[in-house]
Amino acid sequence: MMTSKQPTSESQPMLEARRRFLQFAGVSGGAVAAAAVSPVAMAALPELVTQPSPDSMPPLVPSTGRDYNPVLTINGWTLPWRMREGVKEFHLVAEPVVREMAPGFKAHLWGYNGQSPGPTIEVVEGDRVRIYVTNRLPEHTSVHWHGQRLPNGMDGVTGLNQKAIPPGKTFVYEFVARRPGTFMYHPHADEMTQMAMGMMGSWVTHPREKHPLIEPVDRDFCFLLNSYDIEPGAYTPKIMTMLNFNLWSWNSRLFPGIDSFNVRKGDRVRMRIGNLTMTNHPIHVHGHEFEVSGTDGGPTPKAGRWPEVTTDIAVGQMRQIEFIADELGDWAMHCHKSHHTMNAMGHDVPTMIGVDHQGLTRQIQELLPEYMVMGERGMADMTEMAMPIPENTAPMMTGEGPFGSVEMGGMFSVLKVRDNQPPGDYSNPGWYEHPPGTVASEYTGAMAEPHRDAGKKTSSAMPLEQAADIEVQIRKPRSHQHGG
Ligand SMILES: [Cu+2]
Repeated sequence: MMTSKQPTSESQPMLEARRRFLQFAGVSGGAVAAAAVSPVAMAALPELVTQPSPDSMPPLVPSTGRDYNPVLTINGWTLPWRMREGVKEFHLVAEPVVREMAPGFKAHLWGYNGQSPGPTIEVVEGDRVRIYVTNRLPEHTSVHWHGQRLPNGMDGVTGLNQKAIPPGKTFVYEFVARRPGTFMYHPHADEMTQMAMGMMGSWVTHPREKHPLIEPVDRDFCFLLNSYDIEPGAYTPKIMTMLNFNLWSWNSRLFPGIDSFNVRKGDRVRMRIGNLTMTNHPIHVHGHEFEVSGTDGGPTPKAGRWPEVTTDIAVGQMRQIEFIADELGDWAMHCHKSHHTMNAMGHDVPTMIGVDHQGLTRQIQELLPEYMVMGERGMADMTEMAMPIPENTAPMMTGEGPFGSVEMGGMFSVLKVRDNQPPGDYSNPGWYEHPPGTVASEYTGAMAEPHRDAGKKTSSAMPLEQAADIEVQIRKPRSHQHGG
């Protein structure tokens, strides 16, 4: 631990942290833009580090302070710090950013240090933490440290606990990370706008020593649930939207742009998932049972844990799930609200299943050559059609798997369990190779005639000759709300 009073001794851990940071940034191919600052400036403010790449950066192994097993932020990164007279110093910069939400789709958001969400902040229980927050937004802001125990004046609610940070100014927050756990940070100033624009980040406080309710894990992932309303072809979210969002993302990424969760068979896996959207998300993991091992309130007592395969994460909540990854394969992991696993354009479309449009389409195509009917046989066709979509639009449902289109978007990713994944290696092992005879396949044997009650009026069932005449046409209302 660095407790020296000598200012000159600061440079060594600082350089070490930077060297490691540049090192891990290099491994994943991302470039890091670190502002060149003089030693004088360094003594005043921690180095400003930004991350232009949307890739998951490998965990940032601590080079100073107490040791811990760092987390991997999905499609994100951990903010390097400097140790100064025993205090961990971070520098957050609130600023407009361009976020690649999926390949081929960029959004103009607000975030921190070049990304939305901002970088994950990782500290150890008992650490004194000092965070410089520079405001490069066109309006004032503040930072609220969701879930932390801290002095009231550090809680970040503009007007109530502090003055707003004006554009161009830097404020300093300082407190001791008293409780181990998973937290979040976000503005508490013009919140509706600033959160709709993507301003948020994760915070992890590791336990100082062995904790009876916090088990060491082999893989530790963290990400935030967020949502945006960006019209197809547009770049900037609509900030007035209350519920009717059209993009549902994990760390401001949409499937197939969300990295997979790559683990070794037998690993104890933890996922820290915070919800900063305006609706709840039932997060479902295939092939395994997990337990909720903690919330923003802290570790869950053992007696209060039970096996689940889906856990609902309400608005403003964090859920920490844990399981042993003991089943080999590529397992889907997603929000169970089906509209949250598709991107823009899947919404506000009338149901057309079972309706023949041939005549109508021809007539319309004389006027609009590119017109086509969506969803006459269900929506799966949409993944294969080369339908003209506006530029800079995330496809509605996509993602190529080894067997074809995965037909998903939004809040969807894959848990990849492998027996040859090296310990601590988070890299993508590719698609699972199934042992022979373990994949569902077409049945080609003899077909039996389905048994039908041939119209006999021996039961209460509706006679078939009468049922045959009934036809219904159902259209979903155009302006339905699917946020809830
Ligand atoms: Cu959801």
